[in-house]
Order: sequence, then structure tokens, then C-alpha cells
Amino acid sequence: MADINVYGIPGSPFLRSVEITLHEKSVDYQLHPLKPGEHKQSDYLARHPFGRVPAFDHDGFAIYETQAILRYLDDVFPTPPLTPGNPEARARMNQVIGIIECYFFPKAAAPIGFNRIIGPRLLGVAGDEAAIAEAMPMARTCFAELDRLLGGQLYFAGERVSLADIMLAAQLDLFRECAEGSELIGATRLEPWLKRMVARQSFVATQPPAMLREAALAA
Ligand SMILES: N[C@@H](CCC(=O)N[C@@H](CS)C(=O)NCC(=O)O)C(=O)O
Repeated sequence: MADINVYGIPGSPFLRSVEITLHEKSVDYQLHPLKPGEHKQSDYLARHPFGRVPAFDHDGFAIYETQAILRYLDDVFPTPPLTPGNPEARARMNQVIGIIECYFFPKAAAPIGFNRIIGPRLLGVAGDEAAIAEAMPMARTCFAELDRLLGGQLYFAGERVSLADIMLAAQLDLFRECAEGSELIGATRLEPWLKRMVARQSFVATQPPAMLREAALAA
């Protein structure tokens, strides 16, 4: 049996992408949940000097950065494949992953999610409405592009689920619950796609903590 360890704070969509990919591949792993703050302490910084989650190792091979982990898993456990063979479909998958990493998460989901959900609902600090308003134009551009790229297809890279669908649906599963998320997604063709994604066994088996979904729903 593979010796696979995954480290992260439950509720992180990046951590969940790794877990979902492992479930899609029916590969067993050990989850090492971190408490908030532990990811900035020396033990964890030795795994991930940038202090982000997740981190991962497999038979002594350690790696961090979610898309690097997902691509590694897809290479080492090729069944079912989550990267299309066709160059155009693969480029589309890579493009969506790039949008998540460079624009959607840091410039839209993180500021909106923190100020609308995490701060006010879980940490007892008022959300910064100006930061939310500032993030909305980027969020709108992201959703307009994601809508255009999905178009009438079943999945972002065509007929089959790819790493892009996993990463994006892991980001949107909680984001869709808050007011801004539901408005943004409601203006696109992403809803049926997202419903299909979150109904997959890999998503059902990797639910974020209930209190996080409740907080998002109340936001
Ligand atoms: N590029 C990183 C991003 C990971 C990331 O930003 N994770 C967030 C949680 S969803 C995190 O660690 N936030 C904690 C912090 O910034 O202190 C990856 O793909 O793994």
C-alpha cells in the first residue's frame, strides 16, 4: 500500500483538491489535520516554507503546491486519467488552473471569503466591506471567463472530468453558499456543472467541516 500523507487545515479548498484527487483514484492516504496557526510553526514550515496548505508526501517524496501534487498523483496513479491527452483540451485545463491560482483565489475568493464568511462568522471580527467591493470586479471577470470557457461543455476540458474541474469545484463548493458567490455563479452556466461535480463520491467523501458550510450559508 502506498504511504501517502496529506497535511492541511480542513476546509481549505486546496487541501480538498488533493483529497478529492486521491478519492477519484481510489488511493488510500493519511490526513494530518492542522489547527489554524500550526501552518506557520516550525514543524510545518519545514514541510512548506511558505506556510500555506496543503503539503504532501509519498513514500518519502515530499512536495507542496496543489497543482504540482495533483499532476504528480495523475502521473503516478494514472487510472482514471484526469489530464486530457488532446493538446487543446489539456491547454484548456491548464488555463482554468491558472485562472484559479492567479486571479480567482488570491484576488476574489480569498478577500470575499475572508471578509464575508471567516472573519465575521467564525472569528468574530467585522468584515471589511471595502475589500469585498474591491474584489468584486475581479470576481466578475473570473466568472465571465469561466462561463465562456465552460460554454455548453460537460466539463472544462470536454467530456471528462479533469484536474481543472476538481480544483475549481473545490473552490466553489463553499463560495457558492455566500450571497456574493451565489449571485456570481447564478449569472453563469456553471450551476449544473457544479451540481454534477459536488455529487461525485470524491466530493461527498471529503466534506469541509460543517461549521464552515453553516457559516457560508449564513453569510
Ligand atoms: N499556491 C498554493 C496556495 C495554497 C493556499 O493559499 N492555501 C491557503 C488555504 S486555502 C493557505 O494556506 N492559507 C493560509 C495562509 O495564507 O496563511 C497551493 O496551490 O497549494
